[in-house]
Amino acid sequence: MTSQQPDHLSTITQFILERERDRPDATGDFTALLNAIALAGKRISHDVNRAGIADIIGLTGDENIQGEQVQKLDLIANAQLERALAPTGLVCAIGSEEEDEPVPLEKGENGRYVVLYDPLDGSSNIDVGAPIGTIFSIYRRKTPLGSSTNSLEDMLQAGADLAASGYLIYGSSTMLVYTTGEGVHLFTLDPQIGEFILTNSDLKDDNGTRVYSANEGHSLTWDPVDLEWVSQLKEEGYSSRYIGSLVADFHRNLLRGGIFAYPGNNASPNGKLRLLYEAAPLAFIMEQAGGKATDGKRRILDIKPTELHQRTPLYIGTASEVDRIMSMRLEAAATR
Ligand code: AHM
Ligand code: MG
Repeated sequence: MTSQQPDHLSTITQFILERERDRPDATGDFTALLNAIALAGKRISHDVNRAGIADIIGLTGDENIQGEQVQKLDLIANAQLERALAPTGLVCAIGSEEEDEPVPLEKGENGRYVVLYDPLDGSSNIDVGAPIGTIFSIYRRKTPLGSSTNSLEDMLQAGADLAASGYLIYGSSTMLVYTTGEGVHLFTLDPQIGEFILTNSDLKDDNGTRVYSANEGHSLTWDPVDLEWVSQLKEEGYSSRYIGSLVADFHRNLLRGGIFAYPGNNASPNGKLRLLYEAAPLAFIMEQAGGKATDGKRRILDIKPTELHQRTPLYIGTASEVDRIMSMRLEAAATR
């Protein structure tokens, strides 16, 4: 990782306000939106930290639209985000891993944005105290203001049109990372004063580390080219690191270098991860940090979604590593 170490103390609010001040067209909307997400993040972080003692660990007994077991904390995190975003009046609707359809927000008819999120990514790790996270995407609304619109149209936008994206990681410390397309910035929550403090601005992916992150337990179902790729990496002495929380695996690779892969297979050609609130927001961050993200054929940010909960294979990380698997996959596809 390379980054600029801040020479002065700055909270996330001060940092965003300063950057907005430099832009004559800035409305202050992003300050309000990111503040709302940071507020929800603090609440979720508090809930996650107390999970073991507050009887909020465990399953609700329901499944989400994707057939996955819903954890109590998934729903708590989902509600915290909605409660923080609704009062801003800036968001006409939210899309969430935990909601079947777009949810219009109260006071949001004139909201100029839609926000999509995975409220608690890696939630199977909740009970074991491993890092989990929240991933978010912010798109500008395309449908006219004031109308009661079909927000799905506002949500089915390519990642290249993202206005901002980011994630929170609830680990040994709570961190917030975001981009608006002008670099990637990292803040750490100081729990004593309840503020996110700037720790690194303009993060750049470290392309020196030879690490891959993939669930090799699934490798017998993989395409032969993915198997061959991982064999090559092993022969070259790469290390493997896989937590099973996308946010945590991504965050480590962003700071230390490496590539994360969740390929498709015959049974699930599009893999497991969701385009709109997992792959695209992280791809925006990775590209801003100098890395790349692909589904094996094309740039993640160029994919125009057709469904809210659309899945995609994902290879994301250091540019040269993504180039390697992408050219292996394209070559294999050409000879089939
Ligand atoms: P979730 O959003 O329901 O938590 O599922 C996504 C998670 C990712 O965080 C992680 O990369 C992946 O699922 C792990 O899946 P697997 O257990 O198949 O390796
Ligand atoms: Mg997830």
